[in-house]
Amino acid sequence: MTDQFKAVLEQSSLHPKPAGLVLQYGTAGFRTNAKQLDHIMFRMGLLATLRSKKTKATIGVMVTASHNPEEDNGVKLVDPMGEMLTATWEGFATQLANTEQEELLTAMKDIIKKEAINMSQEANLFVGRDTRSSSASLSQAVLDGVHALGGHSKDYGLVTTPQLHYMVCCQNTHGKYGDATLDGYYSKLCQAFLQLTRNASNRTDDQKYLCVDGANGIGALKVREIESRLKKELQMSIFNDGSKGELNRQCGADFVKVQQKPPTGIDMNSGDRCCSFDGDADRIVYYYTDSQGLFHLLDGDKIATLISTFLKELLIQAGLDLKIAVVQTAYANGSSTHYLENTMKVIVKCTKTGVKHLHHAAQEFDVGVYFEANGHGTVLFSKHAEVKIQQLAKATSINDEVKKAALLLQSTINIINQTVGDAISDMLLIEAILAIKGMTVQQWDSIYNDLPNRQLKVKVSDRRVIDTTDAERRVVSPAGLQEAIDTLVNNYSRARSFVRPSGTEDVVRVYAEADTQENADDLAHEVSLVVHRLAGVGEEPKPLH
Ligand code: NG1
Ligand code: ZN
Repeated sequence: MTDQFKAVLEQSSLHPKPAGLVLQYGTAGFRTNAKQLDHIMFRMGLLATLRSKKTKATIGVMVTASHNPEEDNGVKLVDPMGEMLTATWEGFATQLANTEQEELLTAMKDIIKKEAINMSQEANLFVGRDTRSSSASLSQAVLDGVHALGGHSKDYGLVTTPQLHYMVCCQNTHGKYGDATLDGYYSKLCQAFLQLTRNASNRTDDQKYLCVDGANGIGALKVREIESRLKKELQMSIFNDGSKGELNRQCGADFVKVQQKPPTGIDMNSGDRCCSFDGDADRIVYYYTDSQGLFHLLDGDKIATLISTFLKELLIQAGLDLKIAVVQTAYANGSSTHYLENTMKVIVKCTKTGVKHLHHAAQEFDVGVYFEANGHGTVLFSKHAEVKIQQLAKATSINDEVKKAALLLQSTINIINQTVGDAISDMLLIEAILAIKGMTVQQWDSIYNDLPNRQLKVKVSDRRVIDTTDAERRVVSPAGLQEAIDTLVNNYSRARSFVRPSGTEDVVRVYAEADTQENADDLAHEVSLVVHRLAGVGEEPKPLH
């Protein structure tokens, strides 16, 4: 046995797998109660090292469970260009995670053989973690896995998920994307923000004011680090900064989106522009309350609309013939899709839930804006689009309007984290767009009216009993479920509903929208009952009213 394998064997006994435990690399990596994850982290350290040898590039490992409760944790791997781990390797991750202790070396050698990995190739890994109390020891377990296989590691410590993706991309593009340091990240984004807001110099302090809910997580710590760099062009009050409250409890983007109400721990006045990050700062939603105290949510769909409108107008002004599209999932509000297709006249694509699906679909366009309704999203520019924009921004014989549009597009490219959805980068872009357009949060909200909607979950014994098609908008099995949903939907006006198994929790998610909130709630409840009768466990879901 080689020394490498000996070290793996020795080290793995310090991170033993509980016999019989089976976990899946899901929509966003492994995610479950932190107590079950030590062996997973060690093994993902091994796998990431193999991936680095295979790709001859730096690979990222992020320890986080995003919007899940504090007691959970998780791990996701980041591929060379900052994208999510490729699908075949998700399969390897699941295999390696579930192999019993004594078979670990065999399982690892199997991957080495299948992928023809040269074990003498150097490996380089970037590791980051969120603020959960379990994250420090779990990221140490990742590092143990890396070192057992002789990989080199750089531990970034506390970083947001998108910051780690950014570092990996910078490293593998040899600095072309930016410097692989926190200072490099902040400088790139903040400089672009200041360039953009130069075009909006008459704003009052009121217009520059933003309330930020940091979900008591890593995003709060990191957004604080940019405050002074923004030269008062953005004046933030940061709430839920982790100094007292618990991570994601009654706060953060997921809470606000699903509950459709403001987080606790935030001091907001009517009309104030507010936003919430999730626990690892890769999602953001905006909101405000009006003078009647009514809550208004501006979710990922509203964000995609604002950004795509801004970009489409700039492309027209710049005279650039580039193909722009918006990518959504089945959770996108019907009104947003209607507005984008019929008023904005942009191409809209619908993919399965999960960022990697949206990301891939967006890569097919010159400018691909993708957002999940929950606020995870970004914009991708093709190489061709970037070159065209750079050339135009440098050109001398063009009129002022074209020049201005080209420069704004150039700064927009720099402010965006193209590797993955990024709450801080998205926030700066949204703030810059509102500033340039002289738009209030109310004006942004009134671009279209959301259809009232409701998201519920039903506990099931095995979520895999539900199989879907058509970007998860229709059920194929169990037989009869889709027909039952269709019949219920037909009883309501402007209604739509679908169900799908969650990729991160042992539940089936139910979504419904209709002409009124009461109807959306009733429809969602009726569909939940059907799911419960077919596959549910425990008590029958209760009506919302
Ligand atoms: P699941 O549990 O598969 O619905 C949730 C989100 C996804 C995505 C992942 C990863 C909804 C309805 N689903 O997935 O969009 O963000 O978590 O975090 O919001
Ligand atoms: Zn997240």
